[in-house]
Amino acid sequence: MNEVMKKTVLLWESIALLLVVVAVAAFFLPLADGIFMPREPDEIVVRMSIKESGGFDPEVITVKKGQTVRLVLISMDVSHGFTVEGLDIDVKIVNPEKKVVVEFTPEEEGVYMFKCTVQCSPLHHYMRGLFIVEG
Ligand SMILES: [Cu+2]
Repeated sequence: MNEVMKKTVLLWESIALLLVVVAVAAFFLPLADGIFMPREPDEIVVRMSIKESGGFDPEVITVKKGQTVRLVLISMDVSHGFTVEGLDIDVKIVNPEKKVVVEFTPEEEGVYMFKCTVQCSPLHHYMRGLFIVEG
């Protein structure tokens, strides 16, 4: 092989190697999500309203330990509050027509209770639900 051919072969080998590296990286990159790159918080919309059947939609919120969650709290009628007992989530007031967004990263697995903290109506004490942190 002369010099030109050697260089041409080397060039094509380099391109082939590069393609292999890109293919392998493209395969493994999704697995690295959350390790090398910050993940977007999981967004959960929570609607609150006066009802005999709980008053929260959803009534069960399930999140993953270590994964930041963005709670979007919306009141469908009057002012409500939102607190999760045992966790660092305590929104004093959520007024109708004005959503409140809180971000939280659960560090402990467990089942917690959340409830309304504003005396919103005679059905106020029905306003509760479960906040589950899975491992
Ligand atoms: Cu209430």
